Amino acid sequence: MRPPPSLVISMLQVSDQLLKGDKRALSKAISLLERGDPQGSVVMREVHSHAGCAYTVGITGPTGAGKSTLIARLAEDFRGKGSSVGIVAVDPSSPYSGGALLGDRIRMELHYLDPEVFIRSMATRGSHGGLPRIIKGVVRLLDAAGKDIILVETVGVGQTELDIMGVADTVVVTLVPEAGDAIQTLKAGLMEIADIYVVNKADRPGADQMVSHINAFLTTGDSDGSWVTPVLATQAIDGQGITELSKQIQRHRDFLSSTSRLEERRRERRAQELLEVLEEELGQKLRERIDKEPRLNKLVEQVRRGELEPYSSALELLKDVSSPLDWLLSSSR
Ligand SMILES: Nc1nc2c(ncn2[C@@H]2O[C@H](COP(=O)(O)OP(=O)(O)OP(=O)(O)O)[C@@H](O)[C@H]2O)c(=O)[nH]1
Ligand SMILES: [Mg+2]
Repeated sequence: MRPPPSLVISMLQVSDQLLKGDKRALSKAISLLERGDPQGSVVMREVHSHAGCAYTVGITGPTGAGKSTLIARLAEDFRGKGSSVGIVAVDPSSPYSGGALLGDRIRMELHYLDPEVFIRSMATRGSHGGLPRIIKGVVRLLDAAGKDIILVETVGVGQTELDIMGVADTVVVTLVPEAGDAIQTLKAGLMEIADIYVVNKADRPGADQMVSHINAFLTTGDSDGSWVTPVLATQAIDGQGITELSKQIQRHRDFLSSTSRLEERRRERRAQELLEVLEEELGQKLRERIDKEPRLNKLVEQVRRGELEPYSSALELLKDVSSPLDWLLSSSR
């Protein structure tokens, strides 16, 4: 459904303000995406051609590893170099508990009054435990608003760890010295998601062992040999190791840019986003259709009771429909 012309005009104003870097317009546009408001499309289309200059860094790792503290320090470092910064913290917990978000806010409060830093927290609610499906859109809005560097914090819990690769140009995996179980994660094959490893809380015992442990995995796991994943020790709490981390992020950026990899990653990401939004929207339409149509409702109920087999029932249903897309999009009779 197209939004009425008057709303389009006001969305054009939002877009205009956003492109000038206005924080309120940026917040408004993100909220439109969060709500799935059709007016969000107007803004996305308007700002599209202005995005593409920002560099996105994903900081992922277990709860409490110090990701927010690292991000606050990195933001300081990038600001010191004159770059503007956008920060998106994805909170896997319920939006109602608020604990983690509040913690992030306090740690990042240093940057709150800086007009060149924009901070937004988002809940993963409703996105099957992965990243919110609009995250790529949010990053693009920050990009269009002129942020040079966008830092995305996610807690590494299975799916999100993989999802972050679809958002960030550089992925920093943050661990702590005592993260024995994290080593299991590495073994489970997730290690290829990291472009840089950080062992934070290096003031605690065991940091050196942890660094060598990870390095040992990497030397056996590094297959193409072109980017050797650095493993750094940091103490985010007092800023130690941040300069080196920032340098390595820049080095990875230079590496990606010097080959065609950066553009390849981004091309892939754009196509992926289109498919994700289509899948989500069509899935929603399908659920609405099932609710409305007694025949489909009955089928679901039979499957639920175990009278019909789910896989073949789904394919049978589609066989009866000559054009599934038209069928899905036509209003139910
Ligand atoms: N000892 C020590 N503590 C640190 C260091 N960096 C961060 N912390 C502390 O670790 C705690 C968690 O830090 P956060 O930055 O909130 O960690 P996080 O990974 O963002 O946590 P979640 O967002 O809840 O997953 C805080 O109490 C920090 O002060 C460090 O280098 N050394
Ligand atoms: Mg945090």
